[in-house]
Amino acid sequence: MKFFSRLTAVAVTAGTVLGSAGVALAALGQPVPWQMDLQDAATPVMADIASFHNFLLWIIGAISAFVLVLLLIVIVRFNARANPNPSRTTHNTPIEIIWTIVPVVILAAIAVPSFRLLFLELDVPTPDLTVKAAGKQWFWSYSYPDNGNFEFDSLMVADNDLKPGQPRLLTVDNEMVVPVNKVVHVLVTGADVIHSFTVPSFGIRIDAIPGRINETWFKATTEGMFYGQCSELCGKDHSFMPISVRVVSASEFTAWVDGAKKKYAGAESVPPHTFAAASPSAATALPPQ
Ligand SMILES: [Cu+2]
Repeated sequence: MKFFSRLTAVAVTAGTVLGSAGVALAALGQPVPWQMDLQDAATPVMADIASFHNFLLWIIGAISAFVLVLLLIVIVRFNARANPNPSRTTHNTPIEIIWTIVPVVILAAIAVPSFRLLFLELDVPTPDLTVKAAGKQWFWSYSYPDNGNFEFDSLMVADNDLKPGQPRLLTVDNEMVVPVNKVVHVLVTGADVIHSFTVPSFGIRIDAIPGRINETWFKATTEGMFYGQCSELCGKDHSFMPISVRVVSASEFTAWVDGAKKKYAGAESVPPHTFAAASPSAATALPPQ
């Protein structure tokens, strides 16, 4: 009886978890509970990454299944009981040629789309606008050099201050805003230590290194909110410097730039190492040290 009540409890829990995952699946640009696959693509680059990933899964699956079948044949047909007098064969030229050639062909089949994808990611097309992202302990600063050169800081919103629908640990006070269907050139640097600018649904990840400017690009084809996180272990609040990108229409972007120019005019950038002082509310979100 006890067993059955436990079983029911497990089933109910699993149902609740799966049900909530189903609801959360509607969200684009952020992870969902029990997610098994990559986040949905919001850029052509991420779509290519996802299809390359699936292509590799088929190859990996086929190789694993092939090796498993060989192992099973060996276990069943060539164990000491079934095969008491083993063959003394040590060489077989045709088989050796095959097991050299076939992996080379597989690797070549992987290399061609892999290099094509790498060039797509690294070869920045003519940009429509440039955004500079600077990683700091522990927040991001964004500046728009070809849109008035204003700069602002983007700090995580504390759990208590979240509005309904805002994801925990991913929501920020000031999002990076970009227009839809435009090539955005992102210049990335670090102000203190190495951080990493990562937005999974855009398929971008690039290190933010002090004293050096790295570049990446994306062209978001869907409007909405897209979230990422610093992906280089950068200190105690590494988990609390999310990246939020809001993709809007061209006219909304122009309106936002006009507002931002005024809002952030002469705004003092928060100096590094002052996370708590800069945002008292954000400090309350941190777990006890
Ligand atoms: Cu960081």
